[in-house]
Amino acid sequence: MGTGGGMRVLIADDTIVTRMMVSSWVRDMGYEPILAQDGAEALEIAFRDGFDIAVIDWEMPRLTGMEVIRQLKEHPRTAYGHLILVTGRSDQNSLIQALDGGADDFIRKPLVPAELVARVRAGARIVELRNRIIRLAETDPLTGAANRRSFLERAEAAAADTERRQRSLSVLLLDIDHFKSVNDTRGHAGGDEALKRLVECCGMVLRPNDLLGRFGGEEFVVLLPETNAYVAVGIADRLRQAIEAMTVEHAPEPFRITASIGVSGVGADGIDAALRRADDALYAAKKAGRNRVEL
Ligand code: GH3
Ligand code: MG
Ligand code: MG
Ligand code: MG
Ligand code: MG
Repeated sequence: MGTGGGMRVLIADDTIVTRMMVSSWVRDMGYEPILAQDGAEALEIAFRDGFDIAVIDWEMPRLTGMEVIRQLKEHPRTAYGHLILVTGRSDQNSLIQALDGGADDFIRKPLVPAELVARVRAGARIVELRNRIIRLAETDPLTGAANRRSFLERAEAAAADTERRQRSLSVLLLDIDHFKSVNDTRGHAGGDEALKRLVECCGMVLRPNDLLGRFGGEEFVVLLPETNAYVAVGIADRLRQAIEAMTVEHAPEPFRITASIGVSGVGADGIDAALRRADDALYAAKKAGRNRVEL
């Protein structure tokens, strides 16, 4: 979704008048119109920038609306967009063909503003629900970090991409030191507060493209794209220092924690192997006295 919770609505039509009309109706709904003048451009924009809802003309030169829909449904990045097909055809067979071909909805020409707006609004309800479900499925409820499953899914995709493009990728495995005694002395609620604060703190140190996941209890993972293992050690140490310096606000008195971090580059042997190396490094950091980074 775009900023402010507004929907991004992709409008693909080879007729400029239609594009402009639909665009102004969509804008009046408070949503963001994105215009494509044919099917090829629609795909290019969709794969690059994403979208929430698409209003797609069936008859377009080069690539028909049905072909666009087929390709959008095939790619994980665009498979869940809500697709509304627009057509001059009014026979029942066309409608069946459209829905079976992956369209989520169907509007007949001539376009009537009230109908288009109602169908886009109905699509927005589905997209909102979808986004909510995805958020729930992918995030750890306590800290808001990615959960283990979604972290691994995204890390594996990033590893495959990195390998193909011959770039670098690193992982960090972070474990809070003596967390048992944090729970024992500050209570379980104090421990929870420390976990939340740690995630906030990591968010301030990491870049937008880095991914932070909660792997288990008080163990976190960080994926660092475009970062080799040596640079990753530097980032890990900035994280370690930021964690050491932060205060966890908790009654009756604020307290501090430290963490140990294991670092590994991700190679051709994949994410699991890199996480095993990071885990060995983490073990070494613990053994060497904690509040340390090891490669
Ligand atoms: P070390 O320095 O060797 O890592 O010591 P540690 O005490 O941190 O290690 P250990 O992994 O043995 O203990 C982790 C503790 O984390 C045990 C468990 O009670 C606590 N824990 C796990 N999940 C949660 C949680 O969601 N909230 C809180 N408050 N505590 C948790
Ligand atoms: Mg057309
Ligand atoms: Mg620990
Ligand atoms: Mg642990
Ligand atoms: Mg271990």
